[in-house]
Amino acid sequence: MSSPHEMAPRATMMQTVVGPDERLALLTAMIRVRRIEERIAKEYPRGQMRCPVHLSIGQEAAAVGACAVLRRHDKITSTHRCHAHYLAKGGDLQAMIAELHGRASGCCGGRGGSMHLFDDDAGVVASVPIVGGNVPLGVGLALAAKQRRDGSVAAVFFGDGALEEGVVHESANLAATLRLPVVFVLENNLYSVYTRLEQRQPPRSMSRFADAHGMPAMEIDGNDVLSVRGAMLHAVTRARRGDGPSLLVAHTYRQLEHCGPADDDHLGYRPAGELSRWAARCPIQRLCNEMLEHDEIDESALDTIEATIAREIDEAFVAALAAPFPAAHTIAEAIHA
Ligand SMILES: Cc1ncc(C[n+]2csc(CCOP(=O)(O)OP(=O)(O)O)c2C)c(N)n1
Ligand SMILES: [Mg+2]
Repeated sequence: MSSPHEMAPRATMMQTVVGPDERLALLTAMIRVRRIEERIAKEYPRGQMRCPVHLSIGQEAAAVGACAVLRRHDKITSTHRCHAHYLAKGGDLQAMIAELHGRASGCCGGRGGSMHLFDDDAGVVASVPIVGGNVPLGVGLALAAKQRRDGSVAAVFFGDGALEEGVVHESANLAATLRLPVVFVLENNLYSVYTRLEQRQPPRSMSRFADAHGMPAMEIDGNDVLSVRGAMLHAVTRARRGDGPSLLVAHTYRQLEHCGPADDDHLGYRPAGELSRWAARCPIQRLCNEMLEHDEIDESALDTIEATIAREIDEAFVAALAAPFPAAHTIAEAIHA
């Protein structure tokens, strides 16, 4: 590790016992998110997706591990980098791919693009590209859940850059004061666009943020889906019990450029060797190797998973490209609404 931020001293091992069926489900979900984003990256240069795309290749374990313990009626809010969260929570793939293509069948009617994914049925309430902007929305959802006494929880995904936004602290303060059922899931990928963490924050553990608001924090290896799931289970159980919010700090790494489909290592803002070191800690390869070693999966089962996912992705792209664009008057109505 080259940085004190990459894995803070309070990092916690939070793995709990997970049976083979659930491990397979976690692996499949991560592969699915990865293949969908790889396909977006491959198709993007063709110019059919006219919105910015922020891919989370390398960060799949945080989304999949956290959403694995959420129920369908639990809510999440996400950021500009929302594909993995949306998919892991059960958001509809066809509506997502259509949205990226600006089509009327997209989840925002083709008017939002990649940074505004939502799916009410799946509990993906909002994705907000204003950094930190989704955090108070998640706290509001937790307040609603508490007032309705419906037993649901809210999970808020945000990045290390959002920790520098005042509204995130105001949100945490309110959530802690009202003991709201919310889990703050901070994905520390070390960068806000091109600016590294050390240039933006003092050398302290990010979990100190939780100390300031009197809530518990867990720092975890965000590339270990089982650790993320274990920590999230702990936090969600606590929230459902009425014991209030928690913070999870998942240390992970963005492998591609901040915005767009390409590799950007040549730009020189990452220290030499950092990208390859993190790529070697691929969350998918890690669980897959473990399952292969324990004979929980074999190559032919992996081939079947890949084929099923590939078919689903093909269908989503074919459907998106065949779908109509929104009528001009619906766009004007949305703007003037
Ligand atoms: C309030 C605000 N400030 C700046 C921006 C420009 N911006 C977009 S994404 C981003 C980086 C955010 O970093 P982080 O929260 O760590 O998320 P990551 O991109 O690493 O997933 C910035 C600064 C913005 N969208 N909103
Ligand atoms: Mg970041």
